[in-house]
Amino acid sequence: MKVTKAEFIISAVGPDQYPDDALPEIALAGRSNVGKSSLINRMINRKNLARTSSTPGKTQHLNYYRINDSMYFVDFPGYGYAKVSKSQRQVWGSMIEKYLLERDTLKLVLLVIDLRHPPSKDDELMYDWLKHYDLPVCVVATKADKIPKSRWQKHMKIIKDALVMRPQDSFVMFSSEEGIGKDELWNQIMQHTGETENYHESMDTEGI
Ligand SMILES: Nc1nc2c(ncn2[C@@H]2O[C@H](COP(=O)(O)OP(=O)(O)OP(=O)(O)O)[C@@H](O)[C@H]2O)c(=O)[nH]1
Ligand SMILES: [Mg+2]
Repeated sequence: MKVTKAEFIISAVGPDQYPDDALPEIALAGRSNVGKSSLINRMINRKNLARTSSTPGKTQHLNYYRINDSMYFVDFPGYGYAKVSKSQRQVWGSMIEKYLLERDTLKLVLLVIDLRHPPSKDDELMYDWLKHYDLPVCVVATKADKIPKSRWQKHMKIIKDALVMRPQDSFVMFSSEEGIGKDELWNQIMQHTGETENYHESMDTEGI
């Protein structure tokens, strides 16, 4: 996917602030500091459109990014950050639950997990929750650059087994640092948004 335009739209606290143009939405869920914002930046070739930080728990709202005027990335607040208060946690939970339940334009959830570690209890709960709502999930195992390639398969199996991943859900090995998995993830996304890629264009001109 050639990204020609990527804009931050809104940091939304509730449904009345969500965009109303009915474009397909790809949501990113994952624990705090796992690399959700970095993943967005890598996917759209921008250094810092999605705000990243080494301080976990920074993103508290649903951050909307519009890509090529044809879809949104929706960056969820990270979960599992110990210093977040119980009341904040509850606000988070009800906002996300309402979004997952009611957002008809949601096409796919990217569940972002650190390839280095087994999924946390929160990761497992999140996956079960998404499956409870029958939402398509793509598990994205990020920070793959931090592990030797020879160990990727082993770590992948640990993650898949712990989540009890459904066969219809996909798994992408990823690194925001090195760009690993970027094309594969775009393919997964486009399968769910109904976008057609410009591959035809290059095929058409091939014989000319
Ligand atoms: N080596 C490496 N570091 C990464 C990768 N992705 C993210 N990081 C680093 O991990 C830290 C957290 O990244 P963010 O993208 O801010 O994480 P987040 O999930 O958006 O965090 P919250 O918004 O707090 O939930 C930053 O220091 C990033 O540079 C990756 O693929 N490889
Ligand atoms: Mg973030």
